Amino acid sequence: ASSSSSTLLPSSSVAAPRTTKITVVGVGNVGMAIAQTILTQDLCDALSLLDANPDKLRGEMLDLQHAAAFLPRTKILSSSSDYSITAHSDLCIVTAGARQLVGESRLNLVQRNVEMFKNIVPQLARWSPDALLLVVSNPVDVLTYVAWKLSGFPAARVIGSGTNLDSSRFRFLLADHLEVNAQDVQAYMVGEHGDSSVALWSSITVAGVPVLSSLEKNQIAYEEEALERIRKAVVESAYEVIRLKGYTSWAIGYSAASLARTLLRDQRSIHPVSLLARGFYGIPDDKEVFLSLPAQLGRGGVLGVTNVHLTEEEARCLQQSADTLWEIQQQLGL
Ligand code: 6V0
Repeated sequence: ASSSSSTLLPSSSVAAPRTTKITVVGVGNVGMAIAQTILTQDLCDALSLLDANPDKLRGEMLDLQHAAAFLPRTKILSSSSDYSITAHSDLCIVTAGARQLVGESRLNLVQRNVEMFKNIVPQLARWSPDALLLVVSNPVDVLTYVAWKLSGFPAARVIGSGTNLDSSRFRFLLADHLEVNAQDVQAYMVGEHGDSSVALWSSITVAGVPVLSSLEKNQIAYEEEALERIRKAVVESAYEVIRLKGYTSWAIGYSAASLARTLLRDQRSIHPVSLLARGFYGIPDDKEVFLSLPAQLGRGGVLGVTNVHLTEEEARCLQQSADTLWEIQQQLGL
């Protein structure tokens, strides 16, 4: 009150409003794309940023703060090691990740990221015991499981960004093929984020009309080749972006921000995200793996899993991914 008293007339005291706070750990390409989308979309009142590289972190924080005159008012904090700045976060988003070294095995990379998560996740859980955790770092399904174990949180509050991004790439490519707006296309990719994600063909609707069954009804042979080309393009598109610009950032930024909005504003919309998938679609109860399934999300985290139709082949692919993830997890020594 003292600093504003010189320019503003004091008003009668009012209770401080409830604020929304988001933490982003890792301010690399992905963390910054998420942070800037969150700011422009006015999703929180306070944003805390953490990164192991103090100069990069402070530079990024200042650069964002200098945009204050053009953005909704958001308090931005940063620290390279003091997790107390994250206290009382509603949502913690983890994007910190080691990069694969030349000749390094995938398992070795996973193990290095697990060691990193051992530093990050317990501290987030300690300072924000009621927060939602959103994991973006890769391999996202394994690391979401790791975050769940290290946080001690109920599974409903630990989510991986999973195939939310793959599904948006899928919707873009379908919309392009069908020459419609991507927002009118509903379509899900599920399972493991990346190479072995599964396209649910029967889930595709345009403006509520199921695409495959309406083609069948009108006896139009659907172009299986075109569909397969689109699925392959979804999987390959991340590699293409990385080959061309070195990393991916904008789409994952929007994808994570859309999850943040649904979660924090209790929108109860359906997103395919990585969640504890045991017991669903034939994945055995004793396999504690995280895989993406279309889920209803809200302020409590995962509120439910949609009962979508899977063909036998689609269910088999999911179960195979569950086996692979389970085997990797056995070797992590958590
Ligand atoms: P980047 O640009 O190398 O950024 C990683 C950041 O993490 C760097 O700024 C590091 O300093 C920081 N960091 C490292 N260790 C720690 C630590 N212990 N604590 C805090 N910060 C730390 O990588 P980029 O931003 O491009 O990618 C980040 C992660 O996101 C990687 O694992 C990617 O594979 C993953 N992505 C996941 C996607 C998804 O859909 N789930 C999409 C794109 C990328």
